[in-house]
Amino acid sequence: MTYWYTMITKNDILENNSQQKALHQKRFTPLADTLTDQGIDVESVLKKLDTFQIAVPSWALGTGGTRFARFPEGGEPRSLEEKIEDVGLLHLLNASSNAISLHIPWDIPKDATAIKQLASSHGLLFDAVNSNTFQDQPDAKVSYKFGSLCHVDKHVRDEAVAHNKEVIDHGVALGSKALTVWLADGSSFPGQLNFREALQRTQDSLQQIYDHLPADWKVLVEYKPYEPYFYSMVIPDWGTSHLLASSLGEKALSLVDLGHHLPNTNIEQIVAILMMQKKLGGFHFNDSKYGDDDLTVASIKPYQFFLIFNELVDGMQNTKNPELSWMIDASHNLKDPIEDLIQAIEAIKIAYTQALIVDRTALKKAQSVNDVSAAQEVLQNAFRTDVRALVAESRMRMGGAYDPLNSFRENQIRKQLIAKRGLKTVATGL
Ligand code: RM4
Ligand code: MN
Ligand code: MN
Repeated sequence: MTYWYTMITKNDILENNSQQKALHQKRFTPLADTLTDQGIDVESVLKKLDTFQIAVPSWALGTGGTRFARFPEGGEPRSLEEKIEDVGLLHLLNASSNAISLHIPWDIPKDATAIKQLASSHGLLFDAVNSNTFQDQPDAKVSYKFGSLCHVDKHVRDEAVAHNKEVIDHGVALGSKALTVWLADGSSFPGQLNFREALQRTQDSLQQIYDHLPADWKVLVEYKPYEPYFYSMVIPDWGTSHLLASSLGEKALSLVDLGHHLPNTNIEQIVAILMMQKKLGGFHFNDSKYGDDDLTVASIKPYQFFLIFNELVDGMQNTKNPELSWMIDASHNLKDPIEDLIQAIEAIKIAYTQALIVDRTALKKAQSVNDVSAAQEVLQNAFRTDVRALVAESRMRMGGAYDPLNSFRENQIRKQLIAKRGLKTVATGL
């Protein structure tokens, strides 16, 4: 099959990688030697990295905006097919984003079989499907202005439940295995909502959606402390998400979106507790300074991000938590969306690698004798190790580019996209 980006083929990537070989070895060999001296099995770290995949949301391929303005750069995908092409390009460059997560109804596939084929021609799968009950659709008979699954009016709840069931059906046709539910439901003024009754109605509605899940599916329940409502949200925190997931059953799990916490919340502790309960289902990666800022992963708080990955790795090794679904959920309003996604995936892999090289035996030992300084040394030794050459080594082994961002720029991909799609295209999403 021929695509617009045949100007950057697998062969171009391999050729460029071989030109970078000497430079790469100069960086990689001393790093591998240092880690080996520290007792780390570099090969097994690389193997874990090789298979690590992060899903890309279909709504992150266009330029995001604020409620004030949007400044698109052009060449945005005009259709689901073009969104798949963009994720295919990312995957070609970094070998780590082999799945796309769709938001319905923004991305309803007209022909599921053809879309599935297109995705698989790029080596892509379908990650969790996302429902949308935070906007009214043009043909909607009811309004979500005062909530969806929690609404006081049964007609609105029924509509929202039916929508979620349809989203599951679309997902089944594409081979997806999970539904992510993020509810905008809440209130902006005291007295607007009866908290207890709103949560009860939400639980009942979610139960109907849960009962529609195929046997091998999961439902991931997201939480968020405020926005779009500013006084209360029906699922404001991990505790409420966990409570709902527990009452629904084994197929229901909590989803942590990094931007959905009040400032200074100890997210790594939330991760640890949910994994202990076998109830962490997945992740929405982004970074935030103040709220749901949807900034590039680890661009603001890289140490916190590392600490979160440290708990994830510990949990994956020492708990029975089910396999996690990894996904980016960011909005790019200043940077080229594809460049921002390249940076995000790199940041995730760096933090994962640093968490993998933590000396867990030494950490355990320090904790067992309350040696606080030693425990800090162990964590910071890993965090302060520049592991970028290790990430590059794994990426090249998997056929990806030595430096994906540079390849994207050198090959003038945005220029090609603008030439093909136009300057004024707008991708669906937020
Ligand atoms: C929300 C939340 C959801 C995402 C929407 C677009 O803030 O993070 O995961 O589906 O934004
Ligand atoms: Mn999210
Ligand atoms: Mn969000």
